[in-house]
Amino acid sequence: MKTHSITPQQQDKKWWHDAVVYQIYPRSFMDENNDGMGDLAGIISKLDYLKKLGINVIWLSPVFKSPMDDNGYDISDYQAISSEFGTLEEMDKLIAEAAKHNISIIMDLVVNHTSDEHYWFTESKKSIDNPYRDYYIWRKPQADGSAPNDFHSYFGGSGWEFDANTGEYYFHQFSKKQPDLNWDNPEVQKVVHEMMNWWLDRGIGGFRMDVIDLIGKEIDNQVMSNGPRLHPLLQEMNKATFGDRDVLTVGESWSATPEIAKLYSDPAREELSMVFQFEHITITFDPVEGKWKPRAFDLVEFKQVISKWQIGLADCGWNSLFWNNHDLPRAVSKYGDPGRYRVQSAKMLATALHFLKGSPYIYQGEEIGMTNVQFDAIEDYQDIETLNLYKERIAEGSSHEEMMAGIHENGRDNARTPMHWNNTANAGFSKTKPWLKLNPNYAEINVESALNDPDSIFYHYQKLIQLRKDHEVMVYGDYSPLFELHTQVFAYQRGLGNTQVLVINNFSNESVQLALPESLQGLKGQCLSSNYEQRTELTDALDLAPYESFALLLKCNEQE
Ligand code: TEU
Ligand code: CA
Repeated sequence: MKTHSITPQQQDKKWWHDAVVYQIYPRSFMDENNDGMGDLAGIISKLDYLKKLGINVIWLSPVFKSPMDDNGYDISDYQAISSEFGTLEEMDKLIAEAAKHNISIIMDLVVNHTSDEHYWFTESKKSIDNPYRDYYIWRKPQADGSAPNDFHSYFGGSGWEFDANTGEYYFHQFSKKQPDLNWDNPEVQKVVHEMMNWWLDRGIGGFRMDVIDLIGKEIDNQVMSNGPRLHPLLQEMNKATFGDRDVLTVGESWSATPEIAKLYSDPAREELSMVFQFEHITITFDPVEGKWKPRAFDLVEFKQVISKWQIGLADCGWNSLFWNNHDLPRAVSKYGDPGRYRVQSAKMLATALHFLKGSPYIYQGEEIGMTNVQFDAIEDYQDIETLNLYKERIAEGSSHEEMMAGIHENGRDNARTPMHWNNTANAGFSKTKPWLKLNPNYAEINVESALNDPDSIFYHYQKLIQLRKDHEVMVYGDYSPLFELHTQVFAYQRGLGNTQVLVINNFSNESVQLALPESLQGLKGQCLSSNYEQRTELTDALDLAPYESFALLLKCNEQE
């Protein structure tokens, strides 16, 4: 078997290379003051749990002052905490308490747009010549009074909202209560940099950057993502804020390709640590109708995407690794089996992802195998994107059943039902009715039962996180795909020096017989991870159980 020459020394080692990040959606994590809304005090109360899991970074979805039109991704004051979540003192306490648990907090930087209730916008809309006018993107109507162009909002309808007071339209990529900032304006860059440094000085460990690929947009040239100014803006931001601090920065970029991801994450370019790319997610979105008309998951296509990204960023830049987040469906429902093989498939998905090269992100509840939810009434859903697109698509002729099928599979509220802590009322999330209905299966899927079961998904994640700390091959080993055309098995190797790890995942609910190539037959090794019986030896073929997944640490002899 080929040994590998890449050594960690050739990688400029960073603390976040072996970090595992846990994303908290604060309104759904833990409600300490029993008002039905998760809060900062609730997060502080669960730091011991997160330490036990072994994560060392928390990505905190927005907790800033906001009218909550988009659950906090519409910020009206970047330097104040929404009263629903607590106070700035409690935020400082969370940063300090997390540090005592050796956990750093990265904040969600939402600066493609603000809330329309932000002071900058309420000033900007006062008059054409207001000093804040050019903080946002205003354009005159067309001769017939219609919108400047036919740009659509991601949340339905036109991307332009008319302001009668000044007779102009403002641009909003998302809801009309989320006006886009004008990043061509040096004043905007300056005030955002100042705000970022204000948070860095409070001791946060970095930023997740919301739709950062959009801040270089050129409206008049119809350029939305990856505009020519994007990377210069990020290099200026790096220099003006986090560049000389040892922090983690991850940019959300739905439009990224591996080549673009290298522009963001090549350390020599001094931009970001890494990006969230979504190619492995959007392969199940309909090219026209998007996620509301889901396409079947195709494992071969998925493997091609994963290999493209693993190989594409092998020697330059860095991958993030994730199945889900607050915008995406629950991993075990989307890619595994939420029924009979829920535990096995959740563990398989965890192993398949965590042995890849990059920084893994765990979304709250993923570590206990929480599933999608299936509310029958659209009124039970809360997400602005879901509600707006339901209305828009029904008006365009989709049926209720068609839209509910898309919402059940890909709607964002799947990830936002309250966290399951135990099997008491409201899953132990709150002593009062939560802001969003619970998933009814909290009685059997919850943290308390997971902690009491040594064979639970939780302990599988805990072990994977520890393995990343113990085995440098997981962090720096190079990636080579195996069985690339197999329609049920996702397998690959990681290699560093004379150490090899073989990772085999049966993505199907059937038993699979996998004939092994000569090069693998008869190899023995240490079983690092398994969701069935431990395997320590490879024969000429493997009989894989449904969703069976294992990782074998192989020592190659030197002279090979
Ligand atoms: O999401 C960006 C975004 O484009 C997604 O909302 C995507 O459109 C959809 O969810 C998947 O089809 C970021 C935040 O993660 C999201 O929560 C915010 O709603 C959005 O930006 C606006 O800030
Ligand atoms: Ca609360």
